[in-house]
This record gives sequence, structure tokens and C-alpha cells, in this order.
Amino acid sequence: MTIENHMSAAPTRCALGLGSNLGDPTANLDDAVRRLEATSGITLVARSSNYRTPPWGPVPQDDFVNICVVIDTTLSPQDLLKRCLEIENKLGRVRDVRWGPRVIDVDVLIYGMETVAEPDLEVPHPRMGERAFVLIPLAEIWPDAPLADGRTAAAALATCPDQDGVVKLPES
Ligand code: PH2
Ligand code: MG
Ligand code: MG
Repeated sequence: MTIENHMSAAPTRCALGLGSNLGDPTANLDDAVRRLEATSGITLVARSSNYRTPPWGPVPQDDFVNICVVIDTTLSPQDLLKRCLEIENKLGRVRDVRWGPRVIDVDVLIYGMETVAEPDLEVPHPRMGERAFVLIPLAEIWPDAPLADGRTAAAALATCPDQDGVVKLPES
């Protein structure tokens, strides 16, 4: 074993949030998860149920299907972001309306205990603590996930508004 191999960094536990409201949302999510799993340097640890969620934000649009996944990765935060964007592009994501409809969105929510504050990447995700469409799937698979404000996902969910519209979909 080379020194490089011997010294290779331990993987970091991360959470990703995925959403879709164009085309066949559950098929798009499955496709994205398959591509994440097939990525060298990423191991899938857990995938949440699918949740139908009312659109959050200023743009009137169809309901989303949202999930979260937990992964272990040896990729850096920037390389993980790059891979997420690559998967979005492969699935045909077009970036037009901010907060508007999308074939697939893959967001880096949590990267270990690290804080990243870069123009293109903020981790932990700054708005996840108030969003039921993120916290409900995340708390299902990683209730102790550490948010930016020091709360866990489960604790944030306990005071999170807009939970009523989020519906767990049957397994397909
Ligand atoms: N993503 C948005 C805007 N609004 N609403 C729901 N329900 N789910 C999303 O994933 C979502 C949204 C922009 O990232
Ligand atoms: Mg995004
Ligand atoms: Mg998003």
C-alpha cells in the first residue's frame, strides 16, 4: 500500500436534498440517486421515502416530490457540488426561473460538521431549518443531522411550519 493510499482521508457523512416537479418526478429522483450511487468517492448510506410537497416560494407551480439522501464521501465539498450539478445537467435541468419548476435539483445540505461559505456553495444549507420539504425527509433518515444553528434536524422539525401539506408517498 502506498503512503498516499494509507493516508487517504476518511469519508465525510453528508446530506443531500433532491426535488423534482417536471416530467416524471419520482423517476427523475430514482435516476439521480442511481447516478450518485455510481459515483466513485460516494457511498449511499440512506434514502428517505418520497414526499409530495406543496411548492415553497414566490413561483406558482406544481407540487414537488422531495427526498433526502445520506452519503459518505471522499469528495471535497466543491467536487461534491460539481457532481450534483453534473447530474442535474445530465437529467436535462435548465436554469431559468429562480425557485421555478425543475426536472431535478440536487442540493448539498450538510457536509460533516464543516461550514462552507463560498459564492456558489453555502453549507450547512442556510434555509433548510425552516423548510418542511427538507426537514421531514431528512429527519426520517438522519434525525441528528447537524444544522447551521446548532439544532438537529429533528429539533428543527418540531417547530417547523407548513408540515401539513407534506405527504409521504407509498413505496413504488
Ligand atoms: N425547491 C425550490 C423552490 N421551492 N418547493 C418544494 N416543495 N420543494 C423544493 O424542492 C423546492 C420548492 C428551489 O430550490
Ligand atoms: Mg439547487
Ligand atoms: Mg433547492
